[in-house]
Order: sequence, then C-alpha cells, then structure tokens
Amino acid sequence: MAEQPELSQADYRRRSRRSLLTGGAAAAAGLLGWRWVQTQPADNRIPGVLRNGHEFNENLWSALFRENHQAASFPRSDASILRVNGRIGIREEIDLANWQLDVIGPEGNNLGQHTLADIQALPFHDMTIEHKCIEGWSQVTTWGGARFSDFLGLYQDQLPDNISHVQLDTPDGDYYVSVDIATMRHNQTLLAYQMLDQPLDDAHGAPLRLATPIKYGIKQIKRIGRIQFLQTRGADYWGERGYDWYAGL
Ligand SMILES: Nc1nc2c(c(=O)[nH]1)N[C@H]1C(S)=C(S)[C@@H](COP(=O)(O)O)O[C@H]1N2
Ligand SMILES: [Mo]
Repeated sequence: MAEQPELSQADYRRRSRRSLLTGGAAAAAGLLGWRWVQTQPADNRIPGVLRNGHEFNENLWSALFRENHQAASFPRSDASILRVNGRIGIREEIDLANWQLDVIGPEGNNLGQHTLADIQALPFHDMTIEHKCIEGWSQVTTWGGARFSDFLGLYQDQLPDNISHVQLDTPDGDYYVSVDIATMRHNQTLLAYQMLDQPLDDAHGAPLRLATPIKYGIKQIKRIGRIQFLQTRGADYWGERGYDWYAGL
C-alpha cells in the first residue's frame, strides 16, 4: 500500500506545535502525549482539546486525575468553623423536618427519595482538610458524613455504566453544580452533615452538603435537595458564569 502523502501535514504539526502549546498546557500535554492531543477532534487543524477553553480544562485535568491521590489531612486542632460564603439557594429558611433528597436518573426518571436518617445510616467518615475558595481564601475544617461512593452504591444496579457526571441542586434550584464522576467516587468526597462534629447549621448548608478537598468551594453545594446522575456534563451555576467547570485542586 502506498504511503499517505502526510509529509506536509507532519511538517505543519512540527512547526505549529511550539506555538500551540504554551505554559501549563504545554506541561500537561507533555504528560498526556502529543499523540493524544492530536487525536482529539480538530477544527482548523487546532486540536479540539487546545481550543475549547474551559472544556479543555475539564478534559485535560480529568485525564490526569489520579484516583488514589489523597488530599492532605490536617490535625484536628487546626480545624475551625468555616467562614460563611455564598448564600445562593439557601436564603429561604429551611424546614428540616420536611427536607428530603430526591434522586433522579439520566432520563429524568425518579430513582428514590431519602431522609437524612438514610444518609446517616451509611458508614460515617470524617476528614480534616483544607477548604479552598476560588476567591483566594482557604481554611482547615473537619467534615463528617457519608462517602458519596457509598451513596452511589445504593443506585449502581439501576444506572447505566456510562454515568459521567453528577448534578446536585438546592431544593429551590437556585444553586446547582455538576461534578465529574471520578471526583464523586473519590473517597474524600462526602455528603456531609457535620462540621466540627456538630450538625451543619443553616448557613453552612443544613442538613446536607457536598464536601471534598479535591474541588474548590464553588462545587461544594450547600443544602442539597436533588441529585441527578448524568451521561453528559450537567448544569453548573458558576461554570455558566465563566468559572472553570472542573474547578479541580
Ligand atoms: N447553596 C450554595 N452552596 C454553596 C455556595 C452558594 O452560594 N450556595 N457557595 C459556594 C462557595 S463559593 C464556597 S467557598 C462554599 C463556602 O462554604 P461555607 O459557607 O460553609 O464556608 O460554599 C459553596 N456552596
Ligand atoms: Mo468559594
């Protein structure tokens, strides 16, 4: 079979490589391999993965995600009650007695409802980690709750195996986050109902919020009312407003 007349394209690639890859993108693409970058859908000969802004971040960082990587733990004596930041979706008073968690499948189908007692029946885990806000502050605190992976276990049999994201919404739908499934499965990702061994107060997201040291605070939704398993990236309040969708640490 005759060789493809690829010379000029290879030439082009060699020459354009340096100009396309700059800064962090260069370092990360180096790790992934140029070949991988080249196999991503291209437009105008610029590999899609280098073109798509925030999507680039998500594809790239999730490809580099190390499943067993553990974020640093801190001594409990370093922990304090977090400053309150962000009240979108939690401004109205919450009726804790009537709160429930709705669980929805990828087609919008109802999969289940839970009380807080259901979540508390899952194995308890706590962690003292650093909470990082994208606005530039961080603080060490202690979270207690159930691993999302254990919660996911309740639904595994009912879900297709190509679930890629989980979307979590406040009961009023005003705040919502979409988080990649690898992060949600990580053993430091909790459905938290305690801070410093006490039940969450309203301002910190009572009765249930997300807590994970591998994402910025923007993803750590307070007062979860609804969880949906998705086969595509879902809606994300700050992602839709120009912040990094992946928001990984
Ligand atoms: N419902 C809801 N959850 C939210 C927010 C918000 O505005 N509404 N802000 C996020 C941001 S930016 C941060 S830093 C953390 C802050 O959590 P804290 O108030 O418990 O410190 O909550 C996150 N979760
Ligand atoms: Mo934040």
